Amino acid sequence: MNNTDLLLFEEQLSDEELIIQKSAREYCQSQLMPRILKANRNELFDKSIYKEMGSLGFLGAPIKGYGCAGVNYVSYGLIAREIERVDSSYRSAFSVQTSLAMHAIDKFGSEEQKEYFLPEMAKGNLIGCFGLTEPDAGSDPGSMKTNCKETDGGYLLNGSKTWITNSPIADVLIIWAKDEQDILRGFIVEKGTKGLDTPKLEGKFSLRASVTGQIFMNDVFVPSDKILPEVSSFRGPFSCLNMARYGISWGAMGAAEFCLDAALEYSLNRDQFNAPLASKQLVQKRLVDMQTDIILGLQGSLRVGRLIDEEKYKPEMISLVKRNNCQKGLDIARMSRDIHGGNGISDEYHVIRHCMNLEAVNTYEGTSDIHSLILGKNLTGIESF
Ligand code: TGC
Ligand code: FAD
Repeated sequence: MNNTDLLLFEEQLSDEELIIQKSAREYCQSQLMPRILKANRNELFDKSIYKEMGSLGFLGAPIKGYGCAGVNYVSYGLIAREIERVDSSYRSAFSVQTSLAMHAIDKFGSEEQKEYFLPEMAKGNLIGCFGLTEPDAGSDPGSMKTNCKETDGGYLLNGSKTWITNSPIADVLIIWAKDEQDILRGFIVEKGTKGLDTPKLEGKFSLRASVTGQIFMNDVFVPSDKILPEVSSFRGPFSCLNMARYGISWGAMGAAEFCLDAALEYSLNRDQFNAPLASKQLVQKRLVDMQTDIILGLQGSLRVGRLIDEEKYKPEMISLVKRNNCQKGLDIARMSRDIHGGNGISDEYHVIRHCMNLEAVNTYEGTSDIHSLILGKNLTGIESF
């Protein structure tokens, strides 16, 4: 037993899961970690990361067939945890491609759509995005204004989306829009379509190594074979969100683990008042609080992953771990930054970057408070959105 794995987490993983965890950790530490400081400073996303993740089988990892690895949801979570140990931006890239864009096509697309898009997305040759949020419809996507009207051979889309991960670099845009009967529809829109504009949002202080943008649609024509045939309600996008939120619960713990390791090492090596910071009771309490929340958070995500794999999950389980782990991750990153003193605000120590990232992670895919309300409805039977 080591001092951090007090509940023997790894004993609960299968041999295959341990191999996937090891290969994800090796890739992330050897290929992603050396890039992140500059990428974050200069707001750069290197698109070749998608091809690298594709070659390792990460993209669309839980999807069966279509060139995807077909691993279980625990393995998918372990990959998310390793990626976010480096940076939430890279985990965002992984989540959006896998759980939002590819999952939407896999669950709600036609056989032709799956065969055409999924293999190329799995290789990282096509980049996806997921357009649900609008300027006036964030926590309440049901109030969206983007609409679609049937026309000869397809549909015309009009409206705008904002805060969309990858929109400026996406080849395949999953767009959610309401039809003339107010029924929600999903569309696969391809880059370069006339009337489509995807500008980048500038000035982000969080997830700086991820490209975030808007989507403007002015009579964008989508042929009939690019509508997702199996979606006719918000159950469609919300089902995709379930899987992405679950992955985030693991990722937030990966970022938190980095912050704990950094605080532990720093406090053992930094002397003040003639003794290491780690010898002080206040510092030890904080380190132990961090460790406790990580160990329990990982157990929660592992349990939810097993329930997804056994097809026994409910969305509320996912709200529980998304909300808890993001909040705890953010608290842990802030504590780690504080233990680092002045160095804590230098990006060379990486913890301030995690603090800034986890602010957005706590907000997207349903804010912390929206997940409180989902859980509150489950507990009381009273809806309070
Ligand atoms: P409501 O009336 O409750 O439900 C409408 C329909 O949806 C079904 N449903 C779900 N189905 C599957 N999973 C879930 N989690 C579901 N939640 C609801 C429901 O059964 C119903 O189906 P049907 O067939 O009967 O019509 O919906 P509501 O409008 O009252 O919404 C409730 C609420 C607040 C929970 C929902 O609006 C919500 O989740 N809001 C948060 C919005 C959000 O999370 N946006 C995320 C945007 S994507 C993003 O942030 C990506 S970041 C990516 C990254 O970079 O990693
Ligand atoms: P609002 O909904 O306006 O909420 C503002 C505040 O009010 C929050 O604190 C919220 O909790 C609170 N609030 C709202 N409703 C209630 C209520 N009923 N009761 C109490 N409090 C309430 N969206 C996509 O579709 N695709 C993407 O790829 C994507 N990527 C993103 C990337 C980044 C970096 C960010 C920051 C966001 C991204 N989003 C994406 C959007 C994200 O999902 C929304 O920001 C989020 O759902 C919150 O919506 P909002 O920002 O409009 O906040």
